[in-house]
Amino acid sequence: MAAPKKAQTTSTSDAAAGSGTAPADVSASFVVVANRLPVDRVQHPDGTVDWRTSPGGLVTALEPVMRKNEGAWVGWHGAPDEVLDPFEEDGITIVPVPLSSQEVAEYYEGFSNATLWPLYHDVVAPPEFHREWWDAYVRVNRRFAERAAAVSDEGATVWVQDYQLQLVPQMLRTMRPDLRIGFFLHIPFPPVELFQQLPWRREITEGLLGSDLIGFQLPGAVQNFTRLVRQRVSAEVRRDLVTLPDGHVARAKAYPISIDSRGFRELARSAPVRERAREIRRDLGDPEVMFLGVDRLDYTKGIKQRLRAYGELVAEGRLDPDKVVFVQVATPSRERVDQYRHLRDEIDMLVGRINGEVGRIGRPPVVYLHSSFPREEMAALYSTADVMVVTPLRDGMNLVAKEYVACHEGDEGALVLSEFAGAAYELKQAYKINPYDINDIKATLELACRDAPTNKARRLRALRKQVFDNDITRWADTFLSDLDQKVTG
Ligand code: GDG
Repeated sequence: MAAPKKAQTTSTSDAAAGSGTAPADVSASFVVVANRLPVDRVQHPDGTVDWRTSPGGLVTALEPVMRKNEGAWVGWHGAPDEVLDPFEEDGITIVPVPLSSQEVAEYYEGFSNATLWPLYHDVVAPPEFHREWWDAYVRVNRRFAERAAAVSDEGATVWVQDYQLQLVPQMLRTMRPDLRIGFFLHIPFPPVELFQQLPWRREITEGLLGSDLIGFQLPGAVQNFTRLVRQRVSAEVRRDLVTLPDGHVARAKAYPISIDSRGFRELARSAPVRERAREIRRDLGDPEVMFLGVDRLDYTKGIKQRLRAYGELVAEGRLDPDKVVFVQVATPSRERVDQYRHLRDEIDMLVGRINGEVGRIGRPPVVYLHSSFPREEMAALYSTADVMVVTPLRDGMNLVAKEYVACHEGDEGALVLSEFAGAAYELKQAYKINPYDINDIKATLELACRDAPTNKARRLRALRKQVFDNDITRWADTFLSDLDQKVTG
């Protein structure tokens, strides 16, 4: 593997003109293809640019595989209208894929986040269907597939990630039948009755079936997918194996994703994070109970529902505003998509109403933070919060629930978790709620505060065992070893 050390900007406009080929000196036997690269740009005061690996779970899990196998990561670097040469960062060859501003609007904000995202999350917001968004999705998927084809060694393993790139497996298999192709969907796969609204349902299904192994978060998603294939594709389906007319066999299986559990625990145990946790508690006025919500600001996460439930409990005197506080971190997300802008306004208003009606000087019942924080701050919040509140209307997994369990030591925490989060499938001892039932959320928030310490301790211990026995490394190893095994129909 050979790649230039520094990122080079070769053009600042007309990114879409990128040919899809990568320089001949990049070749890898393990290739990850994802919408975003695992690096963030750092701009120095003297104008020079550096890149730093972003500390996401996926990168952590794949780093050892990357190093052992001369790995490359194909993805967009986050800035439109800019073409960058491949470069090496922390032992990973980074292969940037250019996107024009219009493609960001149509492929990313449009088809990925205003069509597929709501459609795959139980249409909790209405999906929009636009033919020009679809055209951009096809064009950009082809560019990603071409880049991956250009940097993959003979017989390499390629792992494609998520809903933005569902056409890549089939495109890549046509270009490079020698490759072993895996795909993992991080979000739910909807029931056929919803999926079939999509005008391009056939193309997406066939795109996925180009994979040798299609990974979903839960067995329910595998069932939705195989049922769809049975109904709409001329293929033979036997249990989780789909055999296409040309003899290609695709396997569908569930791999619930997890986190770097030990990494989070170590961070939470570090002296600065412990000190910061104490400081947060003091700054909040040493409440008896601190509730915590941490989410991207997204309408699937049920932020309004949980705040409404909490606000009612305080207004009805079932929770004492002198003794409790709800800290809600909502990380800015997809702010150019209309539905996200509306949601932000709605939450601003709801928080304002709760604080205005039941707050007192120096004691707002809701502390709302619309910004993103370093991992250390997240670990400090998780380790000190008494009740973690995770209430999505639909969620592929929800890593926040697992991060709380990994960071929160001792016997006194509680996890309130929606039945509609993938995490509920594994975290069975959480306090479960139906996020559509405000009374259920209210009763469960109260129970999580007041339950007997022995019950809380027993639940937390069981959750901890689950999260430490099944971490992200195990997830990646299981997927990759299954992908390695050739299956025949
Ligand atoms: C998708 C699926 C699936 C959030 N704010 C900050 C911050 N975060 C981190 C959390 C967590 C991650 O972002 C969010 O992960 P989730 O799983 O909760 O949700 P999505 O972003 O919707 O992820 C989901 C996941 O993919 C993986 O497959 O579980 O179902 O929707 O790690 O900690 N991190 C930092 N500052 C913040 O302000 N540092």
